[in-house]
Amino acid sequence: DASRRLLRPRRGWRVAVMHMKSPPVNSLSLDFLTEFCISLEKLEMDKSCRGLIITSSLPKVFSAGLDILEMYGKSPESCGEFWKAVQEMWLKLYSSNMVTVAAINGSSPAGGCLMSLTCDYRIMVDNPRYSIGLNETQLGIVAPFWFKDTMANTVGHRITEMALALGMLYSPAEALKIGLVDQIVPEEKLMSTAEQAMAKWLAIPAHARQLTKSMMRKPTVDRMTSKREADVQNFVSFITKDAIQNSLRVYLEMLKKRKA
Ligand code: CO8
Repeated sequence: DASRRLLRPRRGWRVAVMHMKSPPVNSLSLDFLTEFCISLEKLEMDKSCRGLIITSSLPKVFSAGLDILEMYGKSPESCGEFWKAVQEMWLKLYSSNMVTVAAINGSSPAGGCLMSLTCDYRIMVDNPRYSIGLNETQLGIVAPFWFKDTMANTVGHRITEMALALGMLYSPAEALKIGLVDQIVPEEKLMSTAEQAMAKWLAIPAHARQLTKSMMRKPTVDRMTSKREADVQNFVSFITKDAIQNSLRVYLEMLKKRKA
């Protein structure tokens, strides 16, 4: 469940804090994404709520990204439904009118990195055991164009090109260096830093901030929405290929072995 609580900063505005809690690793399953989107919609409609901090209530992991089991051994119909939910999460977050801050308190590969990248500001706990990045190629899969666009909009074309090709996962210090995160802090300072960042963003007149965000992000959002159906078809035909299913199986086995 994507549980949340509300803070009340100055001026009577409210800031929601979403503590993702879907053990063991906050993987983004269809159920999780559906609940996440419903929570976001409610917050978006609540005019007194101006900001959202997203964090994890699990130790060590922010989000393990898309739930691989939603893509492995599933029917084309299920894969399509799942992909629509992934698109919906991205669209809602990337074009949110709220100020969004990712308080990244653990590893954040692939879809977890994407979720962080949709936010206005990213703060990560400075623990070298945590990593963040779009590592899709390591699973033998390809990050879709809108994952790529979101990353390129944040860190630029060349870094994205290399990061995606190699499926790079960065330590917090490396992520800071390339601009994948905006700040790194000790674990105990994470939430206070997130609240300070939020206060800074909320101090800007809301309409000016929102129009600026929209100006910066609209071309990317429009590109995705105009190709949304085709993107679902692409995903389904790609992910259901025998070779890709095989790559996912090998990767899942690797995850299990690593654990043993
Ligand atoms: N989906 C499903 N199950 C997962 C996932 C996942 N993404 N990640 C981990 N798990 C499972 C593990 O298999 C393990 O299961 P079990 O207990 O049954 O053995 C359990 O969760 C716990 O995992 P770990 O023991 O590995 O937990 P750790 O705390 O040691 O490590 C990590 C946590 C770092 C998150 C680690 O689990 C990890 O690296 N996971 C894989 C993350 C990953 O590579 N995700 C990529 C998903 S793909 C994606 O998000 C974008 C896809 C775009 C699709 C484009 C196609 C066209």
